[in-house]
Amino acid sequence: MILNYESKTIQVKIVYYGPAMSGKTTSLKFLFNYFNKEDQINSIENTVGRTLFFDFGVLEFKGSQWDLKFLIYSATGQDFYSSTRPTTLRGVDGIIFVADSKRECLEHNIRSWKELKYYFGENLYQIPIVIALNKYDLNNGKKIEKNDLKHKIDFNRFRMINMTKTIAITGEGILDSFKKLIKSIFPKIRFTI
Ligand SMILES: Nc1nc2c(ncn2[C@@H]2O[C@H](COP(=O)(O)OP(=O)(O)O)[C@@H](O)[C@H]2O)c(=O)[nH]1
Ligand SMILES: [Mg+2]
Repeated sequence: MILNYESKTIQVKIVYYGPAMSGKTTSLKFLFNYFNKEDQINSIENTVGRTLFFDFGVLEFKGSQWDLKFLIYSATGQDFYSSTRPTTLRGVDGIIFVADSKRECLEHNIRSWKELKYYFGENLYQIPIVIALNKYDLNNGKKIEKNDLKHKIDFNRFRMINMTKTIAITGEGILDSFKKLIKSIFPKIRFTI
């Protein structure tokens, strides 16, 4: 978090993290679209529309005294050992972990989560996190329930953690998870977005 006393701006870094194809780019696009800022997203995609490195965009909100500037990234675990990963995660103020809620994706999700844990170590427990169980619309096959994940990730050791169900393609739960995260980052501020 960077506080600029001259311009009275608080700069916050948020990363949408999770396994490949879980819905990070879709979630981020919905969020920016909601604030009419879709043209603000910079994506580096390959030819089949998969995010190659990351998506990045800035959302700004004017406050009565201070302005809030959110730098928002998406990052995939798959290329964790490539040089882009640590740079994207450095100095993060909050993470939205986008999991694929399909039962068969449980191991993928856990692997991605472990990469996050590997990167931050014990510090991970201090970072505000919202886990988005995405693709909740897909009801063919069994779903991952909140408790399935809680058991695997030391849920109770986190200071500020939430879990929500999301459907990024329709936007269900996306704004809610974003609000939950900023509420965790700024427990004392009242937001009206
Ligand atoms: N059914 C369904 N499909 C989704 C949902 N979110 C994303 N997708 C699809 O999953 C695929 C991967 O999404 P994308 O956002 O590119 O994943 P990323 O790799 O995490 O950035 C795309 O085809 C999306 O349309 C969802 O909530 N429900
Ligand atoms: Mg992507």
